[in-house]
Amino acid sequence: MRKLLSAVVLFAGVAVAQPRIEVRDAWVREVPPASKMSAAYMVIENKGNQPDKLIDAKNNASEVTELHETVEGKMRKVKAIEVPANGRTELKPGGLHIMLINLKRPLKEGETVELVLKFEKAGEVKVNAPVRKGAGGHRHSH
Ligand SMILES: [Cu+2]
Repeated sequence: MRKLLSAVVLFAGVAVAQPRIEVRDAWVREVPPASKMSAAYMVIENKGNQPDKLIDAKNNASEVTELHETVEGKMRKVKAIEVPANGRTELKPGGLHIMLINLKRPLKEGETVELVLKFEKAGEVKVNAPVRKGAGGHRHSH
């Protein structure tokens, strides 16, 4: 126990050069009841002086969670989403997003999806994302 404690103190000592991740404006797209997929969007801010990466995500509304990007109208899986030091990365329709695959229940406006984002350095960050109707015009093709 004492060994563990001193390790924690040591770690806190080097925490000066760490990313500081804050997530805001998170939302999940409302989908028709027949749809088995949706996506989550948000702004990830890094107020620290070290870059970080989103490397994994989980959520309580779908069986599978993937990190995706849309390039020329087509989605593909990405291994990580970079967040620069003292910078921000925007996940938005038509760009980077978190894909919710095999929904366990239909997503209706007014509900909340709990997401757990895993960052390479900052660790896990929990986010509550309200379900909203997407701004029209963005087709999500698979
Ligand atoms: Cu996608």
